[in-house]
Amino acid sequence: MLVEHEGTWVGWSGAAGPAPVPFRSDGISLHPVALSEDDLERYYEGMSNATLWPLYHDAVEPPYFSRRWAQSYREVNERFAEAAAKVAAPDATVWVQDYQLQLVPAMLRDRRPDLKIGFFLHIPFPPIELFMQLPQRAEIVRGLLGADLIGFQQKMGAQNFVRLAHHVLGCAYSGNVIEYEGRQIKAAAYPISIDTKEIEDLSNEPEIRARAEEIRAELGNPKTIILGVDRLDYTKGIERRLKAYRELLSEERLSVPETVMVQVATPSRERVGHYQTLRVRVEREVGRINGEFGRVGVSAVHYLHQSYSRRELAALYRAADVMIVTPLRDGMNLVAKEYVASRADTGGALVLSEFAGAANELRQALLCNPHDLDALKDAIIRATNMDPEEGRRRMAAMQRQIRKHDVAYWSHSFLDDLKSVGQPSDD
Ligand code: GDG
Repeated sequence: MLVEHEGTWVGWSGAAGPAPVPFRSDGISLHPVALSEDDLERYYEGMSNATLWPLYHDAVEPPYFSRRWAQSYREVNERFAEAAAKVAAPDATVWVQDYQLQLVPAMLRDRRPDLKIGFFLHIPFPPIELFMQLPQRAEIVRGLLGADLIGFQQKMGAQNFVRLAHHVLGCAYSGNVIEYEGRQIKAAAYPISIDTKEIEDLSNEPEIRARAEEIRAELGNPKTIILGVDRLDYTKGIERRLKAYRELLSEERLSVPETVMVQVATPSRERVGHYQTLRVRVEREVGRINGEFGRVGVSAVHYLHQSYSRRELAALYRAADVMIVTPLRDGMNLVAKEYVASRADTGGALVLSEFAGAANELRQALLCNPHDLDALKDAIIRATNMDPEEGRRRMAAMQRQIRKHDVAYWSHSFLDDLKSVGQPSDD
């Protein structure tokens, strides 16, 4: 998308300390912004990932509120706004991404009123009742209203925001258009997606198919491989799914070694307290399952706290008979879409939480409420015993959806709408 538009990327390199000098790579200009160790702790791990992330995900873990973190969030947002204001050409379009930068739209508009500003939130936008807990609630709403177009994963998030702008700032609105300081701001849903074709092609490569067979053999050629792939995050419902699996084994509705579970849990936000305690809980549960149901040389669950290459992930998707995606709340969940795209053979079955944004599009998955353990267990059993013809029909229908609604469709629909917002309509 940046290449297509000859765009410039302004972002953080991922390492604390001075920013690398701007450089070009693959036809894109990159302008790194520096974050110090303090910023990392207060802005990134603190306000972004211990306040906003849990609050926006239904407070499934309690959010922490800190004035110091909020101050750091302000300062870092200023830094990004300053950097973008410097590099943007006259009348350029700037697309600000995600919850770490919600103050940037207004800060940028102050500096550069000539710009067209879009904002996209990758995570859910919470209901008013929850958002109102945030001490910086009015500041964040004002920050976002600096944009011309605010994109959300789901309609519900957009509606929550429109009502909130009215509730907190008294903004008038009509449908999804908010009036603020003499401007009209649109809030709408743009469900994100994947590069479907790229993943389909990757998973069809002979080398990936061979690797998938090899993985099956390494796991002892079980009848059913159940797979989970997530960042190790408490929103992803990893504990629910392990518990469901343990109960199914204990009730002998599933058995080892006919069934094997593989859980990839990519390391994430490891210095944040919530994540450290989650890791302890998940690893305890994995130990318990293997202790009770494993045998020498046979694990009931293979737990992999590691990052994998995209190719290895594609092979894992291709090898898995049942994919379990059970977030308690998730903006979209790309893993669910990647699994569907990887099954060009139309094999496999997807168990998907109703609380993932992806559930609105992947209607032919086995949808379930992960809080309802019995329903989750039934969905796993249904997936395990799925009639192959029915499985193929479901998979093909989901593939049609994501072929049309891929990531290019997402970015084009957002940017096309951004072009036309604020312009007088034809009628
Ligand atoms: C946020 C929102 C929204 C995972 N492990 C490895 C690896 N991954 C890749 C997956 C997938 C991505 O990371 C994870 O995306 P998700 O969408 O599942 O989840 P979040 O990280 O929480 O993303 C989410 C998303 O933003 C986009 O808007 O869908 O709701 O929370 O692509 O494949 N990739 C590699 N190795 C791994 O070990 N290479």
